[in-house]
Amino acid sequence: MALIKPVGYEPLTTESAINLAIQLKFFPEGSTLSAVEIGDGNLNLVFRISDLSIDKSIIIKQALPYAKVVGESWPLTLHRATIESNALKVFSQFSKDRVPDVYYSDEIFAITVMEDLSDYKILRTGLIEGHSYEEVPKHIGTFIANTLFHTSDFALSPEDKKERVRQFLNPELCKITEDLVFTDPFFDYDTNNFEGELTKDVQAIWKDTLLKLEVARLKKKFLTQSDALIHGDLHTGSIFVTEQDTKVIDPEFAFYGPFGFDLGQFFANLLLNALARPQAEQHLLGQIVETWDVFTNEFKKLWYAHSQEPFTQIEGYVDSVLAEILEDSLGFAGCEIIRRTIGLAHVADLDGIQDDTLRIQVKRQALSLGKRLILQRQKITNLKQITLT
Ligand code: SR1
Ligand code: MG
Repeated sequence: MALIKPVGYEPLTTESAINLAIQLKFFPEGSTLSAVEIGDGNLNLVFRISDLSIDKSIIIKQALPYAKVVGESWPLTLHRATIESNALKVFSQFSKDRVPDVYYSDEIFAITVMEDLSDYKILRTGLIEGHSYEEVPKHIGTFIANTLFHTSDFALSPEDKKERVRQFLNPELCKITEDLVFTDPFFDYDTNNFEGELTKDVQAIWKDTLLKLEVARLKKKFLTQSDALIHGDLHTGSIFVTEQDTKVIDPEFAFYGPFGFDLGQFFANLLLNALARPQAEQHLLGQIVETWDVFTNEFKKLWYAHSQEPFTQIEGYVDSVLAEILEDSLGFAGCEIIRRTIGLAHVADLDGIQDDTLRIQVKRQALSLGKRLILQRQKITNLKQITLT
């Protein structure tokens, strides 16, 4: 596919990012500004523009017309910048404190100008460094409950809901997840990336037709089930933290998808960290249980206070919806754990284990945990049942 740049679009440099910040009047003319490109994700440019003399800084995030992690050979829609800024605005309506403030966005330049969170740390980095964040389960459980409930058919009229589904159609970014999370790791495809020592374990996955049947069912849910506006990529690299605060960033994969997906990715990435840090295992497993408890309490509260759907008053309905969310989240978590171990996009939690023997052993453990979550998701009715071995 050819790389298509819309007329007017140019990738920013530190110099043009400074000019843009002044042109948009975020800083007065003549300010002495510095710009640093700090993007460490797979897809975008991220500039921090600062005026140290007045202690002010902003972030300018710009989508590139290709996936940075692979290069220009993988063209990617710039529309994801608009999806991201629109999703941040919707999330902010229902969970204001959990997302950065968006100051400005532009579809043609594919930019979002937003609050600088330089006092925050990426949750994945903090966990790998050995920190723990006590507020995260409460913040993430409440965030997911509010954003899911308020964007679903339980809260919106059928017309409004369908309009939102249309507004958040995100086929190219969904395709990345369909391929990289659900399909590729389960077949002998070139995108996969795993260490030679794991070859036999990976081949066993490719041959496991029972497992593949369950992954197919999960992928079908991802493809077809438009429950609510989901973040779509809620791993621990999409969450900024301090000791007291939590902010969800990067919803460029947002679309109307299944209720359980964000919870599943979040659980999976805590589990990946727990596999790498046995000393934190109990704490992280406890945080998963707490996130689910907060989520269910909040979701039920919203259900009884704000539903517009008459069937929500029927006894047993909310519990059956929550049971399905739990089951799906476990299956999605299993797929995420497997793809982060043998697929294209890895995580530092596992790859950062220096000792070769230990790293391979932990990755094998990850594959077996991922399989277990997918295959046994119907039997796990209480998250306290999850163990790493
Ligand atoms: C080519 S993009 C690879 C991964 O990075 C993003 O953060 C998503 O997780 C995607 O699957
Ligand atoms: Mg991202």
